[in-house]
Amino acid sequence: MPKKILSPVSRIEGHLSVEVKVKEGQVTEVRIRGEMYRGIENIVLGRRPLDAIRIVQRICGVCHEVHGIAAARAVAQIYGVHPPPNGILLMDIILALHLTCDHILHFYQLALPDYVDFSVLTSYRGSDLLFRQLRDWLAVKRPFLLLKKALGDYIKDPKIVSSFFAHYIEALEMVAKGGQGLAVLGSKAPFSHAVFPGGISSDLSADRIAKVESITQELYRFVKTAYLPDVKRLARLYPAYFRLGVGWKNFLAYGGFASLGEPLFEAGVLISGHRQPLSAEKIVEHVAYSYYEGEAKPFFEEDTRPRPKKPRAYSWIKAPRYDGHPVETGPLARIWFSKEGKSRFLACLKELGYSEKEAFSVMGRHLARALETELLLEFVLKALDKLDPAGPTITNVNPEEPVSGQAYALSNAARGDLLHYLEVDRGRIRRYQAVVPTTWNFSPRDENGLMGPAEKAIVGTPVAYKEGLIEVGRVVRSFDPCMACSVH
Ligand code: NFE
Ligand code: MG
Repeated sequence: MPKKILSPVSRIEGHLSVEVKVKEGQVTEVRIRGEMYRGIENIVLGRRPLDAIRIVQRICGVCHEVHGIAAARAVAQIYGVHPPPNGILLMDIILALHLTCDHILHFYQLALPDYVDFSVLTSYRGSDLLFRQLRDWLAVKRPFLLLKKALGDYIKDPKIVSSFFAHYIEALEMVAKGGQGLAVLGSKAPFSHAVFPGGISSDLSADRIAKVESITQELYRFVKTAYLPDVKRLARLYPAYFRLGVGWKNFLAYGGFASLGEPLFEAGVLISGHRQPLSAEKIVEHVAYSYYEGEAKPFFEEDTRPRPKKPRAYSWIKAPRYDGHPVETGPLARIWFSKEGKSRFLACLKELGYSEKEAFSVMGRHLARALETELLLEFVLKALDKLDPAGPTITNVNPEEPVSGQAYALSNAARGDLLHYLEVDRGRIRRYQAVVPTTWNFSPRDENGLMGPAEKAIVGTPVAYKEGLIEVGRVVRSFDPCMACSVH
């Protein structure tokens, strides 16, 4: 059977290759290879817990706030410190604002070029102002990936392309604005250095809160008038993608954004259609097909070492399993466990002529991500209102205190939910484990031979174009993978 390889996969973070076997125009077998090793969990060994927050934050430049916040939440338990109300709110606000920018960037800059042939704008002779502006922009900037002639079932109608492209440009401005908001609250962006176990070290003022509120309003307007309508428009143009990229239909979500009382997302696990309560002890990382020496163990006992030439292995990504099951994490899983989110999601599916059955799909993931962005911005607006500009933002800890203990935090990231675990012995880190969204979604087979969620979603995908694996790329990007995170 002929093998086809998509490598390197562009418009994602890091080094990923997808190898498929195709029979009668459909993928019958797949291997997802994470092609690099990072080892940041090892770098923090022997260091102080507070240093871990800054170091593990560097796991990724895309989700630049999420690892610092997850680490701070775990380290807080080691010190037994509780942030003041402002600190708890600020951590959620920073996380939510970051997630929204990440989602907007994912849709316009990473996913949309899978469907839209922007190069048609360069040759179109339309006379209206928007066309001319966009054509001139392309002529000056010449973004290579956008101008590559696209062969395949791309949108080529210049009217539709130009409206998507106008939002493509606006999305970049929105992400930059969101970054300003993050910097106002967290001292800088990317990589806030104000995140500590006891809260946020930068102080508040009424004008800072007002500045972030006005940025959030702008983002919200963009989501309501561009992002959400554009996702729906794309979904209408590509109905087949409500049946493609289905996967195991298993979900994992840790819950989150509870600083206003009712959590925005609830914790939960969905296995074979049945919802179960979450128990973190059931999270086990397998390495049978990963380049590591060691055995499948729960995250708090994990003891693996890299082994680059391991026979049978094909990926640097480990294979986390929940109670033995491959599970998908991400905005779709989170929205499934959010009362308000799920009702908006189902209403949106209905508006497009679909039902719950089509939720597990490429377009289901894109819709869920856009609706999650709307929910998160509404959350930020409410949370900003609850901040007390005169109140403290942090409870300080003594970094030299010889603390000992073990703790894990269940936190959130744009691509799914995130666990950080650490053990500390007299002020020094003895063990550090992160179990990361893309590790779940892009895992290879486990010791029972079960494929990872994205692998499962790719099997059955049609391959209609000799020149590339367009359809496979669309399934891959619907998960918004980040390889730096996955191999941390
Ligand atoms: Ni590098 Fe990250 C984490 C993943 S999600 S992007 O955690 O996977 O924002
Ligand atoms: Mg890990």
